Amino acid sequence: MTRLVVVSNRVADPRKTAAGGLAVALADALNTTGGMWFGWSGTIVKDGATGEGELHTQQAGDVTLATVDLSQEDHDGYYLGYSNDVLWPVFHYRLDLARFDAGHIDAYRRVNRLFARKLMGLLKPDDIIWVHDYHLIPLAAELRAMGCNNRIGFFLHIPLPPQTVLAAIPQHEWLVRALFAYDLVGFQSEADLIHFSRYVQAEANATALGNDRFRAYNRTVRAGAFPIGIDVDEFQALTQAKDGMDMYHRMKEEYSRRKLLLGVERLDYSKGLPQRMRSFRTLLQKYPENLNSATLIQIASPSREDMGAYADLLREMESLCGSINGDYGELDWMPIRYMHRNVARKRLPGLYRAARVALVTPLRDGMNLVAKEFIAAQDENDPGVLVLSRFAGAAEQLEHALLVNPYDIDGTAEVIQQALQMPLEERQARHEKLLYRIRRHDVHWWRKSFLDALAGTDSTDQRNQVSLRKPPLNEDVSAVNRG
Ligand code: GDG
Repeated sequence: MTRLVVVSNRVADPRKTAAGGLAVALADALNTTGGMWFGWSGTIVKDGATGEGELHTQQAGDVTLATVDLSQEDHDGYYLGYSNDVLWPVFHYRLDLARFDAGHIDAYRRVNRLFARKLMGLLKPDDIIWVHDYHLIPLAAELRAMGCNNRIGFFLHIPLPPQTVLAAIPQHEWLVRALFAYDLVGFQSEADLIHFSRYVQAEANATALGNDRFRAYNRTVRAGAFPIGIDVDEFQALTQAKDGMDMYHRMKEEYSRRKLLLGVERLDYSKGLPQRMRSFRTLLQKYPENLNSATLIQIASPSREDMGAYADLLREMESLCGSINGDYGELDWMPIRYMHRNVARKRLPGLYRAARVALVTPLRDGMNLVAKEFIAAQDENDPGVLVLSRFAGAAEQLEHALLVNPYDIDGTAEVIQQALQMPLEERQARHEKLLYRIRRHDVHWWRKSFLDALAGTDSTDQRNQVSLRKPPLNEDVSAVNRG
């Protein structure tokens, strides 16, 4: 029987409930099939202490966890540098925040090669390998260069921007060429797939062969949209469990005279938090019936705090929330309850269920699982309303939410008012359709449709090596290197 080998930057014990969309989805995939989960151990060793990353393996039920340590220099260049200071901002259309510094690309390639070398020693000929996310784009090319003939799929959890944005990365051609070392490349949305298709035809002279297959660089890759979902049954069970219900009743009681709005995310600039706070302020200004009533609970869990752009965002949020509360708060009411803390996963569903309106308004998001969790947690007899950014991947599936343009502060405030005023019948009708959508394309569907597609890829011309030249540096960077 073939074994599933999942590769992602971080690895978690699939028997424990993990926080974070990716960890939950991958744990589900591995719990269903058994197999191996490979990635970084989370440990940073002092530079030069071990030479290269030590491999650790441990058994977690049917799943082998195999992890590698990283040196400080490799971690900083690969994770903080290239992954999160180049790929994350550019893939979220934020060229203004990207830092194309020298050295990052070398570390990115070094770590991908290290992972490939360590993984090669653990692979069996029939293993199916499923690589996840932007940290590991060149992994298959490195594996192929070492003689790996296994079937390899890649799933990108974040958006793929249009050609003109992607092309701002000095190594864009190298990155896209690396994708052709996979048998199947999966995106979150049709929009991402279109961006890929346009890029490869315009920049790589690729031929579209039909059935989502593209030929370039002497290779054929299949690409598709596989929108990630949640485990709806598991989330509903969590809602009904004691912690979920305790939270729900506490919130209902505490806010019995108020209208509760909710936002939940990592504190990340892609999530549109300052714009959301401004829309909420406009709501209070334009619709004074919400004064002393509408209360926004905003959970912003700490994320990548050692990076400058995140520290700036933290300061901006503190200042915005402080000024809105200062301007509008009363002795017995504060408009915003802002928490820069992580909330236990078992409590989240109760919070979702108690909210009248969820504000899920990213400026750009691969999918956004919070939107789906909110729908799953609702009481279908008295459901809350989802206000969703049209720029979240989830908007392609969830058009029965109230869709907004988060850059349009006034427009979003009006839609929030519409959500607060929505009659019960309309709330029920919208919720029924949304629940149907998240059930039809849940996390089990995602895993199965991706792995079925990967198993069905035509592998006849996929076993040759893909040659990855050294990634080009932009001229300035090369000059710095030479200097
Ligand atoms: C990436 C892509 C894509 C959030 N705060 C807390 C907490 N969470 C949980 C949520 C949800 C997960 O984290 C967030 O998932 P999202 O999908 O909303 O966003 P990203 O973390 O940016 O995930 C995204 C996803 O990968 C999957 O492919 O959808 O587009 O950016 O599950 O509930 N969980 C706990 N406490 C918190 O304070 N326990």
